Amino acid sequence: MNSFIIDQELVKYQSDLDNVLNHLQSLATDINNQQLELTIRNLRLNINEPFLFVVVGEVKAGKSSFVNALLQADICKTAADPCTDVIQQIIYSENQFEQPVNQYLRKIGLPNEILKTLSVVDTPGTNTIVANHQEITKDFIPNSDLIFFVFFAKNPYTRSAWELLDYVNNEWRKKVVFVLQQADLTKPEELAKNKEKLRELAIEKGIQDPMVFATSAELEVNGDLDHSGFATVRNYIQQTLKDGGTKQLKLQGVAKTTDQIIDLLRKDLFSIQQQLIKDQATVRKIKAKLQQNKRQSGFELESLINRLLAKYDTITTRVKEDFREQLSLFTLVKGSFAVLFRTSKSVPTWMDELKHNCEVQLKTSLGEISQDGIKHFVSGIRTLLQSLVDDLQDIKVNHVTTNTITIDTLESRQEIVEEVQQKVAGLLDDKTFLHSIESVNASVAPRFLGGSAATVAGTAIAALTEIVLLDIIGTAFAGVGILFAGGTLILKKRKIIRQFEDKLDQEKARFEAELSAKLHSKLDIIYEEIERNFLNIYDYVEEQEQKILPLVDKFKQIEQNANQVFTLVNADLKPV
Ligand SMILES: Nc1nc2c(ncn2[C@@H]2O[C@H](COP(=O)(O)OP(=O)(O)OP(=O)(O)O)[C@@H](O)[C@H]2O)c(=O)[nH]1
Ligand SMILES: [Mg+2]
Repeated sequence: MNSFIIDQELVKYQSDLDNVLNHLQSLATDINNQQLELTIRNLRLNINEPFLFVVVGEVKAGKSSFVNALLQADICKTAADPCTDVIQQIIYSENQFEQPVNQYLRKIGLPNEILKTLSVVDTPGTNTIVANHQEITKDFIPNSDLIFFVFFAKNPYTRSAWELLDYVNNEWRKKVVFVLQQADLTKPEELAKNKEKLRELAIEKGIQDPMVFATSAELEVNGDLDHSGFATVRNYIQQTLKDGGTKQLKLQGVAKTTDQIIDLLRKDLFSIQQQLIKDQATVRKIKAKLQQNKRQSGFELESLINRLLAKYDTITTRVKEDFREQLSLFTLVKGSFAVLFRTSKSVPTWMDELKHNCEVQLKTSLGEISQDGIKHFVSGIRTLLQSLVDDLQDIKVNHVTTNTITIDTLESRQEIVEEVQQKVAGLLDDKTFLHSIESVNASVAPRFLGGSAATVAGTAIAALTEIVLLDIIGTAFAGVGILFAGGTLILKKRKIIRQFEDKLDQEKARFEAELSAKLHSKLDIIYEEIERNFLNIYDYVEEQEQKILPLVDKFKQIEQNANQVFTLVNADLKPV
């Protein structure tokens, strides 16, 4: 062990590291990753375990024989057929014992000096016909401190072993060394070639300066210690342990694995966070769009109202002239109040006709104007709906999937977006859209009925215009009849004209006020109705914020603590 490292410091690193792992374990629970949670729990237990020296490789490569020869004991069963079916951990013990820990793990105690500093683990082979053997070995990898990859010396080009190496190296960043076993079965030149080739392949896999040993368990057992290759292996182990110290090696190994877990989580959390940021932006965009379009629709309604008022002026001016002209022609008959005109009509008939004319003119020309304005209004809503559908498509396409993080609302994201998108797209041709506000009186505006949702919205507005209009005309004329009653018509003539004209002018103000109030309130309802469809997405994004942001914070805190611990471990402890 490095002279300036005192045990006290190692103890502190260990507890710091355990603290980081403790928080990571809690985060794993938060993201519903049971597998990761278990891995971390094992890793924490592993810190207190003796140095774990794990032997892996393809079935029948000679792993168990290697372990037996190394420990100079016939402890692991060997055979010509797939043999090792559980993980066998061999630990130091004064008295030999064998004890099953669980279905997959057996502990064997042996009074062997080398076991005082390390514990050796024999594993089931990869690429075996027994399905779960490979998995058992894979699951044990996170706990290992040093991994011996055993290859059959004659053929180290076996796919499953190299795939396992990828797993060990990339996913867990474990320290590995290589062994070409059963070397006695290989000609020296063939062995030299395979050794060199193995080195090259390992370098290709990103392992710097790989250690490759050639061993023969057969020769070792038969006492040919000079040629068995085991002396070199033992020497390497002793050297490694002397240089590093098992505790130090273990801490560094655990730190590397912890770092790896943090990297994994960082990647997934980052992409989920990015997704959330984009979702938030889209929600803001949708809200802004609705607001902006509503304002635009408001302007359109204002301009529609102004055009209607201008037309109202034109028409009522004509009506006023007509009224004045007609009234100047009246004759008083027999002192009664019956008024005769050129056409000898009675006052009520004449008034009815005038009212009717006025109604028809207003209805026709105002109808044209409002239809025109509504076309504008409707196409505005239509464009809005289409662009909202497109915004939702953007959300849908920008979807990340992660292996590590499971959050229930995250799972239903696509479903929610899809549903909202369909609803909004449906508004484009749903006849019942705005049903609740559809106060359309079929007799008033039959020509507007039917058609798409946006048309229905337009219909409601057109109908409203007419309803207000008819009411206005009705009121304007209602007063006039009364003016004719009582008194002398000659004296009243100017007063009648003035009052009728005043009435039409007053009604204009009411026309404007009422139309504006009613149309704007309809506008509110229309936009509320549209926005209602988006509430599920608003809620979803809010819920995600509440779930993801604390996770990100928690992770950042862990990351920061971990980096401090890693820096200390790497600065103070010698590299291994
Ligand atoms: N000639 C020779 N045969 C060996 C050597 N090592 C192992 N064998 C034989 O190879 C066969 C497999 O050896 P094991 O040690 O059981 O191999 P394993 O990798 O543990 O096999 P599994 O546990 O089934 O994956 C046995 O028949 C051994 O006798 C060796 O160095 N030389
Ligand atoms: Mg075996």
